[in-house]
Amino acid sequence: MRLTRAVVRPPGSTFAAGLTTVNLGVPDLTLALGQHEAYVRTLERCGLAVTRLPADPVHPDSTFVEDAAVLLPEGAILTRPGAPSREGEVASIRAALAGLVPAIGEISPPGTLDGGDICEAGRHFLIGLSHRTNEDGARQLASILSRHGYTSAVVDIRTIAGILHLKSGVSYLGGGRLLVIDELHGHPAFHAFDRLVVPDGEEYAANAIRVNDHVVLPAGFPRVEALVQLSGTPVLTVGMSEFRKMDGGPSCLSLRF
Ligand code: CIR
Repeated sequence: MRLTRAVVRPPGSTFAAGLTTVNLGVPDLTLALGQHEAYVRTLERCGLAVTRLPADPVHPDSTFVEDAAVLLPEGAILTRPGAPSREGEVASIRAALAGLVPAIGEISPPGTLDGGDICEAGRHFLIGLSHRTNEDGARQLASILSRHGYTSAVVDIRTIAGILHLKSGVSYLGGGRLLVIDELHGHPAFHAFDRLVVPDGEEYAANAIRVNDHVVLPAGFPRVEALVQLSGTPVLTVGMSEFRKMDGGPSCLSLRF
């Protein structure tokens, strides 16, 4: 699908107080802001018009805008993030998207769902069941998708160590290709795809985004970069060290549509 727009939000002054499961130290806000700016320029280079929302220091994780909505060509589905500290992020994403795309659905209690668990693969969606996205949220999303003619499959990642969201472990690269970590590559939901298995030690780079003619990868993962290039799509890389400290990767920092 040809993308034309993205919505982003820079990290705010409270960024370092956000949620994290990794032990990589405290993020440097100045460096994070520089990386965010370079990320935006990369999306622009891929042809996207980028809407920059103001920083929201009330919500330390609000730079990870991907989790608050799922975008389809038909419009936006507002989510209900699974971490209580992130629930309040949805209102401003709803308002920001209102001028850009129609709202076509939302996840309601007791459902919870983070956009990071939703992997679009053309007319088919992979829905991660995680510690953020529950069965009710997954069911609600599957039903909205099906009303719009999309199929979906659920992938339970609750027992896979080291990944927060489904897209921490798998990304759709277009053309029937998935970039996937070894622990997940045999999952039945992935059988119909060509799978590029992430080499040992480079798992963080499983979170990649296909943006029109390029795949955007985190910088510093040369074996994944080579694998993706060889599979036929040029790669652009972005420095993500400060976002990685807070469990974020390239997909989390934008809503693309
Ligand atoms: C969180 O734990 O919610 C944030 N610190 C990281 C969210 C990353 N989002 C994503 O992968 N879509």
